[in-house]
Order: sequence, then structure tokens, then C-alpha cells
Amino acid sequence: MITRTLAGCRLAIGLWGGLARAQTTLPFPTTPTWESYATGVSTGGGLVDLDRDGDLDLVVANGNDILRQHVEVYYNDGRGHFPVTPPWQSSDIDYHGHVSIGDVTGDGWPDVAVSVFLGPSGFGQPGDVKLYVNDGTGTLGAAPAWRSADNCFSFACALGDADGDGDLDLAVSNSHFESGGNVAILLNAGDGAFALPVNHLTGTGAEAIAAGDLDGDSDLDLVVANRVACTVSVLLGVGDGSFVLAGSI
Ligand SMILES: [Ca+2]
Ligand SMILES: [Ca+2]
Ligand SMILES: [Ca+2]
Ligand SMILES: [Ca+2]
Repeated sequence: MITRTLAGCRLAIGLWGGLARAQTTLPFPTTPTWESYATGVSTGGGLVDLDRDGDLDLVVANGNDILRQHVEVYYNDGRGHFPVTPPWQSSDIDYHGHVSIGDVTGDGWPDVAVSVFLGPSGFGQPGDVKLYVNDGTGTLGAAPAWRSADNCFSFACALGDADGDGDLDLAVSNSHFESGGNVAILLNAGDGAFALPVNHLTGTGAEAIAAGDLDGDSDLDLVVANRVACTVSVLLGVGDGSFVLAGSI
């Protein structure tokens, strides 16, 4: 569990029986067994074995629309505990939204994509999306190896193979507070970068996004939660990197 988004919140994780598990059995303890000392406007988070030592590590993106802050990594000590301060911190700060984690570069080491909601000037200036690449030892590059050329009010992103060529592509949900809403599809260029986006309209206020094969045809599909429209948009993948809006619920 990651406590969310109020300014100054700490990260807290509950582990049942003192064992680290990707999916633990309820009930959880009522108090966290670990809590970060570092505080931040924690918005995005994900568990992944970043250093490939067999345990899940914690990636956290801070900022939201409140402060420009860092992306952080907490490494698992193998017993389900994390250090109270992050051993890795990005060198850059931004208004970070959510993260998506996967091996974008195809070297077997997980990389981290991060949505940036606002530009450095804050409200009114769009952010972008960026990628931190694993250096092959479990450490992310201090600065993003890639940033999108197009700016957008991006709050969440999802990695998946949209065109079936074996590499991870990026779907980014965008909206500017009470207006607009789309998903940008950026195909993996094969060199740790992504091509220019192709946008697909969704409902107003597109924020959360998830990727998976919804209809069982082996093509990647997308689900987008639209905060303002109070709907969920379903986009079915064609298999070549394009999507068709199947409807909203
Ligand atoms: Ca690990
Ligand atoms: Ca990689
Ligand atoms: Ca692909
Ligand atoms: Ca499908």
C-alpha cells in the first residue's frame, strides 16, 4: 500500500507475518511494518525487482500538482524491509504523476517511465513524459535518458507492446484539469526512445490508465479512467499500434 498524494505524506507498507510478498494474504497488520523518513507528495509508485536480486524494490514518483520533487528508489533488503531514506534519487525534479515500469530497452533490466503533469512553471504549462533507463546493475540513470518532444498534461502512463513487435510501447493519458482528455500512443523506436505520439480521444479528464488484452485477441487494449466525465473509456488495440475507441462505461 502506498499512502497517497497529500503534501508531506510518508510511504507506508504493511507486510503480513514479516514476509515480503508481491501479493500478500489478508489480513494486513493495522500499522505499517515500514515507513519512510523522507516525506514527499507521493503520487506514483510501483514494485519491481530493479536490481534482479530476487526481491521487489519500490519506485516512487513525487510531486503531483503541488511541488516539483524527485523520483526515488528504495531497495528491498531481502527481508521485506526498505531503507528509511531512498538510496537513489533522480537528479531532476518535476510535478510527477504516475509511473510504469518495464524493460523498454530490451536488455533484461527494468526501466521506469514517469508522467509529468505540469511544466516547470506550474499551472497552465503542460508537462511531458520521460524515461529513466536501468544501467544494467539495478541503478537508474540519474537523469532521464529520454523525454517526449510533445508536451502534455500527463498524469499516468502504461507500458505494453501495442504493435506486436516485441518491444514495449507507451500509452500516456492526458487532460488539463476540467478540460480535454486523450491517450497518446508512442511506439518504441528500439533505441530507448519513443516515436512521436498519435492521440486518441477519450472522456474528459483522462487520468488513470491500464493496459492488457481485454478481448482475448492477443492485441493490447487500454482502459482509461476519466475523472471529469466520470466514465471509463475502453480502447481496443488493432495490433499495429493503433486503437479504436470501443466505448465508455
Ligand atoms: Ca531487488
Ligand atoms: Ca532495460
Ligand atoms: Ca512494440
Ligand atoms: Ca485485445
